[in-house]
Amino acid sequence: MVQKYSFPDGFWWGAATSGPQSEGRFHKAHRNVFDYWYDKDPQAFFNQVGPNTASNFYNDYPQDIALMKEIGLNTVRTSIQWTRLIRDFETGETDPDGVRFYNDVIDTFCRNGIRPIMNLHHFDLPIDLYKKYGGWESRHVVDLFILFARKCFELFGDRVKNWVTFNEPMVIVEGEYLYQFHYPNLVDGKKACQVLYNLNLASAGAIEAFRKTECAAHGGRIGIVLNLTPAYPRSDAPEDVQAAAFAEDFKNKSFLDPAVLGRFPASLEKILREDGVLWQAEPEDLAIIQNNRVDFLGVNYYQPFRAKAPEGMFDESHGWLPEKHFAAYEMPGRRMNPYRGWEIYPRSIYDVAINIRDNYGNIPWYISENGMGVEGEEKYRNAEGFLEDDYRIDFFKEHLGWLHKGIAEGSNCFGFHAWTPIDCWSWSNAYKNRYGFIALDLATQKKTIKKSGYWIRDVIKHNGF
Ligand code: BGP
Repeated sequence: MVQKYSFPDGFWWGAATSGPQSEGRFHKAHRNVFDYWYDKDPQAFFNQVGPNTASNFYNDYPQDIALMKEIGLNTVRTSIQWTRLIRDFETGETDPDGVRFYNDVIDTFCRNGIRPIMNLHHFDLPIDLYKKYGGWESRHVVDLFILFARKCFELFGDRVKNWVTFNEPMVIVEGEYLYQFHYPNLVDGKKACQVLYNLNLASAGAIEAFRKTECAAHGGRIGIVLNLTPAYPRSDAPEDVQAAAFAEDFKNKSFLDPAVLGRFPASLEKILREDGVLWQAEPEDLAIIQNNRVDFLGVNYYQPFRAKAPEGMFDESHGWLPEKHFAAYEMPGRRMNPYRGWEIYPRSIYDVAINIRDNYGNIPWYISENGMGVEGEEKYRNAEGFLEDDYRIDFFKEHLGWLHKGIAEGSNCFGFHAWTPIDCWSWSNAYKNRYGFIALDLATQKKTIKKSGYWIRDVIKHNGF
């Protein structure tokens, strides 16, 4: 068969997961916000399944990594849990078992020929830092995060050459402070803006710390992973175009611009200032953000955002919200993933590629997550018990086709990571929707390769399909 899509040499083919979604809580010294939320209110989680065992990566990592090797992945991203590695958040004193665990995990990845990409924060704020300081609302927490980051670089920077400061910081803003899907489930637009700012500062501060390390001096790189949801207007009417422009500023550029260009979009600052919700900044912050831009960018792409002009008067009862300036538009005929409720629109990957090429200096970037969560996958097992997830293969083929076009037109993309290697725990959706190349039987913790796992192995072998 003739290969239609070939990817650049050295392309990262892999998958991403995170500490809190895969490890389980075994031997952790502290609780993160999700651990705490689950202990407090298990009803808030699908089938009341929490993060206690997750996919048992804490105990199973040698076998799990062997499976990842079997399907050919050359790179895998996971995250270091602040609540596992650090015993004392204020001094940065480490937890011996946490250090042992991450050392072993990293060594096992390396021994299996898989490059580990280590992320420092995947929504897993220590609950104690929320209770004591208000979490990301506080600059002290920003400093504590930088201390934690420094510990990670010192401990693991000899083997980990690719670091990520944050996964989807915008989701923290939206989940914790606007749309109530992460603990503490607040609706507070002003705090949301301050948190958005503090997260940018924390990322730049961690990058600053990284640049002083041996790892950076020897070619190590650091980036950020952002969930980009390209905003498309409902129509060419100026009100719709303006609504989409604000959505783009608030949802995407609010992290993309500081990370890559070293500054916030002036149009965003202007509107937030007029609305009286602009963040508090210290004079020295600007230089930190400006001088500590990322070496590379990870883009998690799942869905676009379709915007229309808000209808009627803005309801002030919850204070300021970004919806003062846009409303979500449900485009008739859009293709949906019904399990997750997300639109499927593969072309956006191409639009992202061209946007990065033209507006962000063509910085090196990769797709750090893309995938399709499906409920009730067990019904797709054939008579031999083999899980035939052809819908997932088709989903990836379409997205990779558009990515390939972007690369062919000069976008500097160096890899593609699926979400996720092995079915993992998905926040309040728990194990409802499965995303993995490898299936997890929750009752037995047995892990088996799906059809998509063998498919990706073939793609990796041929560096295309
Ligand atoms: C991204 C997160 C992941 C993962 C994925 C799938 O936003 O970075 O942590 O969970 O989405 O989404 P979900 O688990 O909500 O279905």
